Amino acid sequence: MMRDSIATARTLSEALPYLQRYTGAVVVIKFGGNAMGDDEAMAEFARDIVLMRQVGVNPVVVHGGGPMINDLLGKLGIASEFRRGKRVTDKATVEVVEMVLSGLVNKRIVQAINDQGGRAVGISGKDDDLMVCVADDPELGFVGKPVEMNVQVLRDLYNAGIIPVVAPVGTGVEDNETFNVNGDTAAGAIAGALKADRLLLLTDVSGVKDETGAVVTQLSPEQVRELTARGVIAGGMIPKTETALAALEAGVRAVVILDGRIPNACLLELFTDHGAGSLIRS
Ligand code: X2W
Repeated sequence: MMRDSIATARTLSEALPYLQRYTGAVVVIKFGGNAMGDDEAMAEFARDIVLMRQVGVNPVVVHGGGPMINDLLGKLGIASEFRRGKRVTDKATVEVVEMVLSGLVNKRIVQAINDQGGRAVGISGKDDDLMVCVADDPELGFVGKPVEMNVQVLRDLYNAGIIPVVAPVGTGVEDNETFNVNGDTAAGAIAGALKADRLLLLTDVSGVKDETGAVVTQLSPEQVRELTARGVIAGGMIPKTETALAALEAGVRAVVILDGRIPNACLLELFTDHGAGSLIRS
């Protein structure tokens, strides 16, 4: 017991330089549906976010929820297909997407953060016109490409001590349009518009792997392009690395792709010298 307490005190002490480095930093965290897990894992994620806020970081959570959308579409008997990692979204599907993301998933995260003593407020890209979209590609239907970001609402919230939790649903340039936005795309656009210090993409893989299958802990945009050209970065990793490159171009200082199922993944990345996953920066 005594030994545990000594180890805890040491851990806190060793975290001091990291805590100092991140005071006032804006950290956007993409919490993917595959990283969410059970209630216990959700509570642990929420604790990490509340701890970040407690030590002076401004966390902004952007979530996904693909598996949860699949569940409800399945119950309703609506078939769904993906093209290049994006869900083909017709009128009936976009209604389900908005219900699941802005309703079920968003409020589950908000509640989990509030249960840990944080002050979370859940919004979507529609609130205050945060994320204005056009159609990404006619063959994908109501899949949105963000074209105008109004992130002042996020600054207003975090400057008031509130943790914004954002569902990746966009509003259209035309009246009454609703767009389904890929969660990684939304997180990248928000991080870019905020010129965030860090974008953490929490997923269910351990990071970017090289040809031997080993995780590359740090890489430059050039290395990402080179690994992609050689087909080493492929499949579901492509939308993540593309998001990372676009976010860096927009002024985000660094992007980390990491396994959200690791206990305390966010803390490990920000506040220890081990870091986690793959860090991409120029
Ligand atoms: C996603 C939005 C949710 C998402 C979808 O419909 O599944 C598009 O594909 P994950 O959990 O992060 O995958 N949108 C256009 O991105 O969820």
